[in-house]
Amino acid sequence: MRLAIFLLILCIFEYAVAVDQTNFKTCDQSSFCRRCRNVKPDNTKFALVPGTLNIYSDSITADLQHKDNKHLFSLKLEGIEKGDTFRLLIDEKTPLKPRYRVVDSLKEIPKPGSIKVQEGQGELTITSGSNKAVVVADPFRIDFYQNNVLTVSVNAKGLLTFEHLRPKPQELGTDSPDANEVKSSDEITDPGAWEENFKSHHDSKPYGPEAVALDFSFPEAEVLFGIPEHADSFVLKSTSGTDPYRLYNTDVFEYILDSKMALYGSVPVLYGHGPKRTAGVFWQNAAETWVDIYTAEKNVVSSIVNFVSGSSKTDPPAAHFMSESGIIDVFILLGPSPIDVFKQYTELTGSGPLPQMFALAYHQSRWNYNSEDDVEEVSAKFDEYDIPMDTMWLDIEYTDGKRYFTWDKFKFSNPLGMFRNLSKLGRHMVIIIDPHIKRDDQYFFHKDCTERGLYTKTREGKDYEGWCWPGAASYPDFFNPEVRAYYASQYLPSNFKTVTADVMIWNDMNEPSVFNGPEVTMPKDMIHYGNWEHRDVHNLYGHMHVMGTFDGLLGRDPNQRPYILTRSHFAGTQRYASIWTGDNTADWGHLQHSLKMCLSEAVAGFSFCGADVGGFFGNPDAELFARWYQTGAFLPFFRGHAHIDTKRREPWLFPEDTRLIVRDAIRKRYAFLPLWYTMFYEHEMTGEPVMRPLLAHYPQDKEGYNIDYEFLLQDRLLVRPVMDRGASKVNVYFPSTDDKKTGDVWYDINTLKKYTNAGYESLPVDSRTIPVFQRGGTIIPKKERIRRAATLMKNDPYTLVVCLDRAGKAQGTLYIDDEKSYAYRKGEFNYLLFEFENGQLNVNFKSKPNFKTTAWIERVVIAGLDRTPKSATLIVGGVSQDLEVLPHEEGVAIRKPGISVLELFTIRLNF
Ligand code: MIG
Repeated sequence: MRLAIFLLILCIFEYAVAVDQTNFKTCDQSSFCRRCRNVKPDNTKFALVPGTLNIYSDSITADLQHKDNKHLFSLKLEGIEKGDTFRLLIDEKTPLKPRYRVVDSLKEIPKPGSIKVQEGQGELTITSGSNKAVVVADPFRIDFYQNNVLTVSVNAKGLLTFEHLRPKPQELGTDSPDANEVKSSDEITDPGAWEENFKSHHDSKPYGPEAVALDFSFPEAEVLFGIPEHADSFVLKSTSGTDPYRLYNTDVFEYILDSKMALYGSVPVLYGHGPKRTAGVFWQNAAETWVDIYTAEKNVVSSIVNFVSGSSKTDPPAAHFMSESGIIDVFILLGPSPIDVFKQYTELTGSGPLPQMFALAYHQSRWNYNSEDDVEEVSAKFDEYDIPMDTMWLDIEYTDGKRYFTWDKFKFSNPLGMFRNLSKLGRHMVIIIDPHIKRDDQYFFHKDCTERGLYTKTREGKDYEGWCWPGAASYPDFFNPEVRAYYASQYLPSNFKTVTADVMIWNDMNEPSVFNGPEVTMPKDMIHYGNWEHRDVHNLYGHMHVMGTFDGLLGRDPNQRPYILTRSHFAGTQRYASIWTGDNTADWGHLQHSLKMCLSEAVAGFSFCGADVGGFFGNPDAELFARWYQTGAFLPFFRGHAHIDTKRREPWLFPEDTRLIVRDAIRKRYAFLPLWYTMFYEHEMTGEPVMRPLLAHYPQDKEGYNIDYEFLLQDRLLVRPVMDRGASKVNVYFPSTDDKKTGDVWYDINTLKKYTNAGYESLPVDSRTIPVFQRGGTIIPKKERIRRAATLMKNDPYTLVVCLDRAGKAQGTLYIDDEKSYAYRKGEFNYLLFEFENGQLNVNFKSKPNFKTTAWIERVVIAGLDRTPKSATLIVGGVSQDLEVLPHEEGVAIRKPGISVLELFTIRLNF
């Protein structure tokens, strides 16, 4: 026990000391980044080789050559059948050894569609549907047109780099005086090309330089966004004079804001947006990647530069992707609308599946709930104070010495009993399982991995050993299907006997985090399945881990939707897990960034995103705590969480007024759960994000581009949380639908007060206000009888809130199923479309209602009528019945329609 405490202290100490900003590389400290960044623009060395073109029904291939060193590359261009998308692949024609190609990111291999090819003078036009790609042979570039408008150019800046694999040069001679003269154009002289040191770490780089890089210009764009995860603004900033944005999954201790530093996840999709068009590129590469951003800075310096140089027009916004190894495999997404391009991306990498209802409700976590009694007490207090809560979380201290799949028998002697008690209350539990495995000969998991060779290996073929929570630890090689199968089998009831099939999983530390590794992760020259270096696959490690967990949860109960939270993620991880923004801090800046960060994730496929409510490090004061709950209640993933060293902060530990504000915020979340659930169903079906930036629906509104303190939920709600200390008013921005500054009509969700002007509106707020507005033209389903857990509200009646647009119309959907199983995939669901027009509300089924429920509609609220109705008539199956209409806030409420959600009906207002 003493030893354990000692080790823990040592560990925390090591961790806290090991990680600060200087422990992460700058571009200048990374050889490949330096090399790629040093390529001079407008002088590309690459050209297509005449006579090598092959035309197929769905693709073309050709040889590409480096003009100086004559090395040959093979290029392939496909028009993807679905979505306005092209795929460009460039690899070495005959590499010394194969180069890594990512396969696990895409949901399936995208089918190429048929193309038409026209050969011209030194160029080639490839038509795919209404799009075309014009390939210019020399200097090599490709221009992509959507409907005849140039939307994306590849290599327009001429920054293409492809370092071919080569034998290691003789160490001899490179330092000799006339070395420079004998160096051919093929030599790479950067001192870090063949081995590299960072701090005390050595990277052996046995394969030498093998970087790939390419630039993409967006002629129609004014802003670029995407490439999460960074604690920065939604719109990407110019990297001129700074480091590029970095994508390298890392566990950064106390990460800083407004920074281009890498964080836990990497999603290499980037979008260019302007008033007329949105386009994107998905750079499918899992190696360390840096991205330079070229945008005209709206600052004094650039205006002066433009003035002096006499240039009025600057180059279009562009991005330069630079990866350490792998191949060039890039999808060009041509839009043209923001929603189109988001869907083109999820068409490739998949959308997040509909979660169980409980996962969309409120989660209560901290590092740590310390015993079964602690858990029970916290759960009971939520009831005592009448605050809804669905899920309690256990962090690493529940384990027996950080041996995952085991329990600390003193603190948790009867986990099954604990789960049973929570289940009786309608609650769930999520427990943490990390990928680092304690090197303990008595630990079954370690024994199995050692005996069966399941760990990631060193260059010498030994099991790689690092240092993490358990002390000495090794890391399963999740790239090996056998490892994933072994891992998944650990979740089977026959193996993991101390959990029930309702217990869900939190995968943390899967960047992977290695306390004593270079940049707190695994050395790049470690070896994975298939003999790939960690360098090639680093950003995918967490993704492969989560795939194993997902299989495990499905294996133990094939009919229950798994719920997983992961910290590390890559393109496509959204098919398996939700994410959060890691170890933030209890301050106002981090509250503001939770929103910006989740917006960037949402357009990169991760709609199910949240941040630690209250802030992980530090102790939030009452005001910050309350504002964080109000914000979190409208973000997709809603969980309170805190560091082990923080003060306990369950809502009742704050003064009564704060507790009531928090209660109110959580209850609001529960009231909107039918909407959340419907939105996530629609997300799975369409791939459209749930949480959206203003530009998603107001593409022409340039003022909205840079507003990332406000967001949309679908096109139904506009959320502008209070995220500043002492605020007595907020400046809400109502976006405009065109450049004439007209906008939609918006209704305050509490008062139903109507706002009809586009532009900024300063609104007074008090400590209870969460500024949220429903768009006129929408109908939102709610439930207003709030219970202790969402799982208990399943059969409760619905309220419909109808907010009318200027034409007096509105529509909206409601999705209903068993909230837990996969029966909905076999059609057991109800999907309703409500439409209001000419004073009449109608319902239609979007498909035959197949899910039996006793739920009904208890109230219809209507806002935005220009006359007050005297009464209403309900018509069901030809039978009419009068209903009472009462004033309700700034609208009216039709009381007790009492209609089953399985019946077709009409409600007519009588004026
Ligand atoms: O090194 O499991 O981001 O949420 O509480 C810290 C303990 C490890 C980091 C996670 C955090 C979690 C903590 N973990």
